[in-house]
Amino acid sequence: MLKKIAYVCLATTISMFAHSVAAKDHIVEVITDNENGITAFRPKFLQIEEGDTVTWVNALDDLHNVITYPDGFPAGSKGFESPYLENKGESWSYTFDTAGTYQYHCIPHVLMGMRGTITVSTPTSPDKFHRPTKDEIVTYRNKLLEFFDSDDFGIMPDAVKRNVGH
Ligand SMILES: [Cu+2]
Repeated sequence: MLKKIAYVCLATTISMFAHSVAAKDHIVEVITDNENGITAFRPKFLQIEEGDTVTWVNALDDLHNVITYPDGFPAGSKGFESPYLENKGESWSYTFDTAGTYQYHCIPHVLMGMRGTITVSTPTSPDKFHRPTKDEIVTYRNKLLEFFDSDDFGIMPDAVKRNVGH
C-alpha cells in the first residue's frame, strides 16, 4: 500500500515537472523573396502547446508585422499584434497561454497572401472565435488605411473584408 502511494506521488511529481519544463520556443521566419515576388511566414501553419512561445524573425530588410484578424482568435483570449519589423534579424515574440486557433497576417503584405495560423493545443470551432466590437473593427480598419485605400478592401482576403467592410 505504501509503495503504491509513493509511486503515485512520484508519478505526479514527474508529470508536474515535465509540464513545467515542456514549454517550447518556436521560430517563424518572416520571408521576403524578392526574386520570386513572395512574402510569407515559414512555417505558415504551426501547432504548439499552451505556454509555448513563438518568435517571428525578419529574414531580410523589409517592413512586416504580425497581427491577428479581429475575429481570428478564440473568444475569451486576446489577439496579438507586433510592432513593425524593418531590419534583417529583427524579431518579436509572443507567449500563448490560451488554447485555440490564432489566424494572423502581415498588414503591408496582406494582399500578397502573407498569412499564417497557429494552433495552440486544440483548434477553435468556428462559433467560438472572438466577436470584435465596433471599436475593434474601426481600429483595425484604420491600421489597414495606413497602407491601403478603402477601395482596396474589395480585393482583400475574405477575413479582412468580413471585418472592415468595403
Ligand atoms: Cu509582410
